[in-house]
Amino acid sequence: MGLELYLDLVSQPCRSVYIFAKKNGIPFEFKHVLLFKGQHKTEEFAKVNVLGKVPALKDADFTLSESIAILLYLARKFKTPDHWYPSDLQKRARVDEYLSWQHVATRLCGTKVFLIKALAPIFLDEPLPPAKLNGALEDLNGVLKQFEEKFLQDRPFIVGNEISLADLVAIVELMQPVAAGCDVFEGRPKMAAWRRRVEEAIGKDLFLEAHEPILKPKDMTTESLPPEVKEQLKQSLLKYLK
Ligand SMILES: N[C@@H](CCC(=O)N[C@@H](CS)C(=O)NCC(=O)O)C(=O)O
Repeated sequence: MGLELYLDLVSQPCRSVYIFAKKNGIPFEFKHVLLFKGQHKTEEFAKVNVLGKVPALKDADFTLSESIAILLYLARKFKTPDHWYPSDLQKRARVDEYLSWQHVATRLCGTKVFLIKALAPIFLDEPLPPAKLNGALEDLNGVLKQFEEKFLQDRPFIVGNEISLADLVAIVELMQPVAAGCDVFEGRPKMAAWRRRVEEAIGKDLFLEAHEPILKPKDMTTESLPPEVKEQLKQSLLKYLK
């Protein structure tokens, strides 16, 4: 059995894994786990990832969760070009620095804006108080400032002149609020120019293909969800938005 990747491209960590695998010609079977159908909560999927989250990887009898671990596994196993995860000690440390920081920064704040603007209206019966969105936007703006000043500075990419895993993980994350109608690149010319470079380095077609499910959502509805799955997803959303 070959490599299987369990993904739903509405999820930003899934997009980083998908783009990385496709861009590097890594052969894999795309296993679609539809979050909006609650397929990540099934017993079958628990055999691949007991945490019930995507992305997940299965390589023969080896299973792995967590997008960063998956990206590094693929980079090492398939010996992808050096610029993705440079062998140079300090360049690699810069990639590691961003990958460590983003969990509680771009990831956390971008996701929150997306959940409040795009998912809360679908799952919740009552609108959230406006202060929730304002607080989330304020946090996101603070993080974007840090991203520009510390991680991007005046460089073409986070680690100099070539794209790395840090840029890939950053772009998919920042597209999440964009998809929810909050264009984080507007009024930020340095970041907008970086986005164009990253899109070009990935390839415009692949970038668009990976982002289509979030930019032109078709499956983001709870209509076909069994009530108990809808309730389960609603509860995880509420927990996240506390
Ligand atoms: N830290 C994990 C996060 C995985 C994650 O939270 N995935 C979300 C989609 S973006 C998910 O599967 N959520 C379903 C749930 O929590 O019920 C990673 O980077 O892979």
